[in-house]
Parts: sequence; C-alpha cells; structure tokens
Amino acid sequence: MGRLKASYNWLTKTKLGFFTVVVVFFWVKTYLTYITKFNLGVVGPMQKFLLLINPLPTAMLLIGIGLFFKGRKSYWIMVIIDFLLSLWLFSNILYYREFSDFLSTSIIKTSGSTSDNLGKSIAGITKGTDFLVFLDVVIIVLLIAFKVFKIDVRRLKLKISLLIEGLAVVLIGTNLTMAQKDRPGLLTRTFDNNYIVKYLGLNSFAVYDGVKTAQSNAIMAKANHSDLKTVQSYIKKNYIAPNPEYYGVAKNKNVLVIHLESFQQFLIDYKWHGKEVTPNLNKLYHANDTISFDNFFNQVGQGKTSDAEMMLENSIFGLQSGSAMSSYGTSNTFESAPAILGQQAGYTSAVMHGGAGSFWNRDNAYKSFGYDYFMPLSYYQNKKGYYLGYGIKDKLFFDQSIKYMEHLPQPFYLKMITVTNHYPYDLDKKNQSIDKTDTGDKTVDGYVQTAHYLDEAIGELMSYLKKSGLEKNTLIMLYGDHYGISGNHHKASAQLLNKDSFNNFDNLQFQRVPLMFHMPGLKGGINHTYGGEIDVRPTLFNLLGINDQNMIQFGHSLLAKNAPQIVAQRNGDFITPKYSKVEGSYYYTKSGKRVTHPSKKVKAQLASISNTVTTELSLSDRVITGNLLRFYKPNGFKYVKRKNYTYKKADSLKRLKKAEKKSKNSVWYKNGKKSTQSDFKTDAPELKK
Ligand code: GP9
Ligand code: MN
Repeated sequence: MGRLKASYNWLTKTKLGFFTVVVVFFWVKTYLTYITKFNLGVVGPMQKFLLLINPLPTAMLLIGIGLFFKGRKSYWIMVIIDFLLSLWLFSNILYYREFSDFLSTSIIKTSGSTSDNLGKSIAGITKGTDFLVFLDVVIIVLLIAFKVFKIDVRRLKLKISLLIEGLAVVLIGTNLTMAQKDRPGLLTRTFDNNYIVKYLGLNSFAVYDGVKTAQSNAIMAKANHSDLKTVQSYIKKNYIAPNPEYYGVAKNKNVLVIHLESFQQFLIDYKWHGKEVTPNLNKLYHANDTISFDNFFNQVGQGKTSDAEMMLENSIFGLQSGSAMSSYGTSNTFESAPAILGQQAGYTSAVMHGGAGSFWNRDNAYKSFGYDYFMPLSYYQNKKGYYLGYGIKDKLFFDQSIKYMEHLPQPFYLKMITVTNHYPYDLDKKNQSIDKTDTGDKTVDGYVQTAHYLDEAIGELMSYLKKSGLEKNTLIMLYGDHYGISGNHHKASAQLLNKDSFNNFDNLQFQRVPLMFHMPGLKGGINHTYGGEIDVRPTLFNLLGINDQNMIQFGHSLLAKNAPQIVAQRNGDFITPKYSKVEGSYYYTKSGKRVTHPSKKVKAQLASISNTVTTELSLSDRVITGNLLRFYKPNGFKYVKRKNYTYKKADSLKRLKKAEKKSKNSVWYKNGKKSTQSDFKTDAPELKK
C-alpha cells in the first residue's frame, strides 16, 4: 500500500513523474493508432517489437524539452509539445485514410490548401474516433486544472534532463540499428514511407523526411538555366533520328506495357527437367510479329523497380543512391510518356498494380508523370490467400484488372505491374506447376516456379486480349525490370546456366532482361542491338510516331540503324557489343576475356566510352537533383499540374465513367455495352469453388 502511495505521489507531485505520465500516455495512444488507423503490413516478431517501442524514444526526446524549464512553464511546454505531436498524429490519420501514405514536407509544400481537395474533404473523412488521439491531452490538462497534478516548481537538475535526452538518443540509435538489420537500406533506398513509420515511427519519419527535403532543396536552389543549357546542348549534339521504316507503324494503337517483375532474359527458352519455364513468353518472343531484343539490359540502381519505371517513362536515369521516384517524384517537374502521349496523341493513361500505392512513392510520382489513373491494391479484392509478398498474385491481378481495362477510352497507354515473381520466390503449393531447381541455394531455386507462374498469367492475359479483340489494335510491350538472381549467388547462377564458373563479368551479362514489342502485322524478329531501359521510350515513340526530338532524354531508339549501343550501368560500368567494363576492368564482350594489353587506339576508345557513360549519368543526375525540367517547356508541351490528379477510388471511377461516356470507344462500349470479363479465363486455384 505504502509503495503504491509513494508511486502515486511521485507521479502526481514531481516533474519527472508528470513527464512519465505524458510520455507513457503518448506512447500507448500512438501504438494504438498504428494498429487501428494505419495499415503498415507488420510481419514477424522483430517488426512487431519495433512497432511497439518506436513511439517511445522520440516522445521522450521531444516532450523532454520541457524538463529544461522551471515552474509551471515546464509543465505547459510539455503539454503543448504533447498536443502538437498529437495534432501531427491526427493529421496523418486523415491523410492516410485518403492516400494510404504519410504527410511529407513535399506534399505539404506542393499541395497548398486546395490541391488533393484535402481541405474540402476533411470534414467528410474524419471519424469520431480520430479525436481520441487528443483524449490524453485533455485528461492531462484537466488533471492539472483540478490540481491532481501538483506543480513541482523546482528546477530539475540539468544532469537529469540531459541524461533523459541522452537516453532517448541512445534508444533512437538502437531502434535504427535494429531496423536496419531487419531491413537493410531502410533509409538509403527509400522504398516506402510506410516502412519508415513501421520501423522508426511517425516522428522519426517526419525528421528523416524533413532533413532529406532540406538537403535536396539546397541543391535545387543552386541549379539554374545554364545547367539546363549544358544538358540540352549535349542531348542535341548526340541526337539520333528514329528508324523511318518503323516510324509510326503503331500510330494510335493502344499501348499495353506489361512489367515482368524480376524477369531475366536467360529464362527465355530455358528448360527445367525438360519443361519450358516460360512457354507463353517464348511463343511471344519468337513470333513473327514481335520485335524481341536479346541484348537488352536493365540499368537500375538501388531504386530497382522504380528506377526501371523512371527510365521507361522519362528516359532519365535513376540516382546513384535511393530512388529518384521516391525522393523527387513528388516535387519535380517531369515530361513523361503518359503526359506526352496524352497531349500529343489523345491517349488515356493508367497504371494497374496489385500492390500498395505508396510503394516507391507511386501514388505521388504518377501524378507528376501525368498518369490519368492509378489503380493500386485498394482497387482490388484481397481475400485470404490472394496476397503474396508485395501484392496480389498475378493471375488474380489480371483477372480483376479486366473490369478497369475495358472501360478505358481508346487509345490507352496502360502499364500493368506484376509482382508474384519477386524475391523470395516462395510460391504456395497450389500454384506450383514446375519443379524447383536444385542448386541448393534457397533464394534461387524457387525462381523458376514464380517465373513459370508469371508466364501462365501472361498466357491467360494474352488469351483474353485475343478473345476480346483488343490484341488487334494494341501494341504490347513487355519488359523485365531487373535481375531476379542477385550478384550474391554466383555458384547457383553457374549451375543454372550450366557453366563451370560465374564471375563478375558473367554477372554483368546476366543483367539482360527481355524487351519485346508485339502487334499483329508488326515486322518482327530478334534484334541484336545493345540497349537498356533508358532507350525504351525513344524506341516506343519510334513505333508510335511520336516526335521526341525536342525532349530532354538520354536514350535512343533501338530501332535506329546507328544506335550508339553503349549501355551504361548505374555504377559507371558498361556493356557495348565489343567491350564491357566491370568494376573498373575491361573485357571483350563476346569472349569474356580480360583486355590486358590494350593498344593506344583501344585505350583511347575505352576511355571515350567510359567518358560518355559518366557524362550521361551525371547530366541525368543534374536534371533530377536540380529539377531542371522546370526551366524547360518543349514546344507544344503543357506542364503537368499534379493538383489536377486524384487516384481516390470513388472519384477516379466516376471520372472514368464520364470519360468513357464521352469517348464512346472503350472495349466495353464497343462490345455493345457488355463486359468482356468472361473472356478472361484463369485456372487460379484461389477462385475454384
Ligand atoms: C512493389 C514492387 C517491388 O510494388 O514493384 O519493387 P522492387 O522491390 O522490385 O523494386
Ligand atoms: Mn522490381
């Protein structure tokens, strides 16, 4: 009894006791908010533990500021900080409800009060329970007012205040270390704000985001018109005209971009236990009306998928570290494929993806790119067993995408991002229909299984496109975004390729991914031109007959007879038909032999290629980090206004309906206003009754 009383007295009569109450209340409520208001996808004991503890250190640190003051002031400062933190929590609850993402500095700065209609709809989206985040503040104020808390006017020893703040800092460090261990690259790779909140908490996210924004703003502020001029003159000098034979052969066709997750070129025609791993893609690859590239490389850096997307939509490289789409997708000006196609040729643009909209900042970056519609996971039914890794399984994803695809006004530019063939390649039994490989490397052996699954899903989609008649007026582009088997699996890679050894040179060659353009009547064949993701947009525009001569872009049409065929890697390595550079050493691309005693001439040649590569990478970086496109409006191009875009499901679908009515040419419309859903046949076990 005495102990209890003593504790009660300590809590109510001392400043440290008061601090403890405020912090613990804040901690508990933040945790409850995490689990009831956000959808952070917490899995495993480590993530659960970090989610539980992460509100504590920053609460201690920030509310602890009050400890440095004397008398009543000290109490009120703690209460005010507590209130401000709660207000931040509250704002994030509302923002999250609309956008499944957290408030960031660039959102606040670029949205102002009108865009995203956030201001207008606040009343509409607020729920009564949201206000509970203020409950503890109210209680604490009342307890002070009714003198349950006795103000302890003594000044706390500086040593103690410092000790508490120091402890908070140590806890933040520990939290960070544990988080980085569970998720390497958490802060550098910038995949998803949800991840940072999940691991480090809402307040740490705010600080992290603020610091990052301040750093990039400083660089951006220094950039000016003359930087743009430098880039522009380089691009002009190196311009390569598209291939006239192919120019506009797909004019006004729909463009269906199929993103083959983690799909490497070696899988094409690959057999395991006598069975083709990807029969449907193989058929497409060899079809007479498919242009297939067999020396096409991914060029991604840490931003993986998002770097691929950045290059494909903009013909601008990702960054040396982090993801350009995450770090600059919200704030920068872009002149991207969907905007150009929309403005120059009346295309309706959309992305469909069975994963979280916030991943790689897609929900914001797509607006900057000018995508009319973005259908992420929230547009899809996600029943038990549907989801694997980063999104719902590909067959289920395609099946559920038909009902959106068939309503798009034509011509459309639609990107479908698959996700099942993603590390760790761990497909459920029911969906496995080919044996695992037997290298003994756990992270490698499932790869053929998920790739096979993806291929089956593509087969189902292709049948739909044929049946519904869509194939006839659609240019289908398929590409692999990046490696599936990383450079840490040399032994297993050698086994898969039936080679005696596998070195860094082999690994560079292993970065080949598919690129195919398929359209009935297209003059196809296997094209051996060397190229990379940076070249996709100019190649696509070549086929579509879109003039991109005045665009800031670093790639060239791979159909051009005089394509430069220098494929840069993000780290400065490169591949050309003759030479490859791997971690500073040169090799002959065909034989894989080291270039040991280069003649003067060869030396000069190698230096010149290296120079081209580093120049292009650094000019591209300047475009992104200096936000240089804000200084350049190509003739006839209208800047994209982010605030004109919303991807909220109800609004978007309403808008789509209106657009469809106006265009009268969607697939649904042309099918006598009947759905083509039944043309999609799937053997997905999840849908079997
Ligand atoms: C998630 C998916 C995966 O939405 O695109 O991205 P990745 O890990 O491949 O970069
Ligand atoms: Mn990817």
